[in-house]
Amino acid sequence: MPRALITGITGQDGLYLGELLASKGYEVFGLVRGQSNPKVALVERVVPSIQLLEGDLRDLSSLIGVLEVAQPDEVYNLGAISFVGLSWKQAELTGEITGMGVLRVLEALRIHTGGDMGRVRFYQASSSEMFGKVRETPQTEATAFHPRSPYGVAKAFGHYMTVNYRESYGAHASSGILFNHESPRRGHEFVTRKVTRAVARIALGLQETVALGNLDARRDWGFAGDYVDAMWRMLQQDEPDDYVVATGVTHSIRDLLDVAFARAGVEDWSGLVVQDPRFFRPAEVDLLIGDATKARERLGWAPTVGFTELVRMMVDADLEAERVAAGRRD
Ligand code: GDR
Repeated sequence: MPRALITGITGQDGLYLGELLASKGYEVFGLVRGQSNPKVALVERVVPSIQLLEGDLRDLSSLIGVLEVAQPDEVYNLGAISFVGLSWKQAELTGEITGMGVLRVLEALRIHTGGDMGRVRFYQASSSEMFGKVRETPQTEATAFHPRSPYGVAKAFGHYMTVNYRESYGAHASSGILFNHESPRRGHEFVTRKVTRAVARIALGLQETVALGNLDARRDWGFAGDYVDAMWRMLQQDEPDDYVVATGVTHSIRDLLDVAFARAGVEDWSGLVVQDPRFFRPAEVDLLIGDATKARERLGWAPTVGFTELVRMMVDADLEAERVAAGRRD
């Protein structure tokens, strides 16, 4: 039975990846900071066979201890402060966890394997936010980085560390440059879920408007369930490498609003959306669109859910969840 350790197990991707690996017969271990984390119950419901281990990406010796218990064949480093907007307000902490956390996991692996790093495969959750102010469209593995947030800078550090451990120590370390990926499990602070939840609540008469920032930003949005499959495929390759994972299609926040409101039966949303300076960012990433040709050719990976289907899936799930919650309140 192969063994896998996932950091960030309580996040959207941790849940999908845990489910995927358990379905493939893996023994799955998840890193948690403490059992009192309110999301632990959700993880245990979604992946009943999960074994949770306590550790912290800020604490090297805790990571070494976790590796000794889990004895993993594969390590997926998904743990991070992942909300870009927060990263300006907590820039140092973002650097500490999203950036330095990667180095600590790699160092823990180097120590744990006695320098024979190739025997444990490592996945780093890199991000399209590293491209930032893009120099070419679409973005590939060869596109230069120009991160535009403390989060993007920290992710670039983690990405280069991953490459560096591959080149310095022969680590089987791969980096997935994942573009935005969403699902009904997405946190409410990210724009897709913020919109689909608000649309559901507006349609049910529970809320009047939704306050957003820049409506003209464009993102390449895919389905998180598809993207964790790409992570797993990367670690099944003989050689470690870097891969862009994206749909190749870009949409604006306005397109997101069009599809989401239409799904709930609202054709004109102009009076329902207010723009609020609090949600604008000090520096914006205007346009992201990824070219996943390498992942398609080498990993045999392709997205199965398009933008419209994804947004409808999320609106439907939020309508259902809000109806259930409203029923409970009555
Ligand atoms: P992003 O995702 O920053 O791309 O990072 P997010 O959904 O937060 O923002 C996408 C775009 O929407 C604009 N926007 C708003 N965003 C939020 N959150 N809230 C708003 O009210 C709002 N109004 C407009 C933003 O300005 C931005 O342009 C995500 C995260 O999951 C990262 O962890 C991951 O690495 C990247 O995707 C790939």
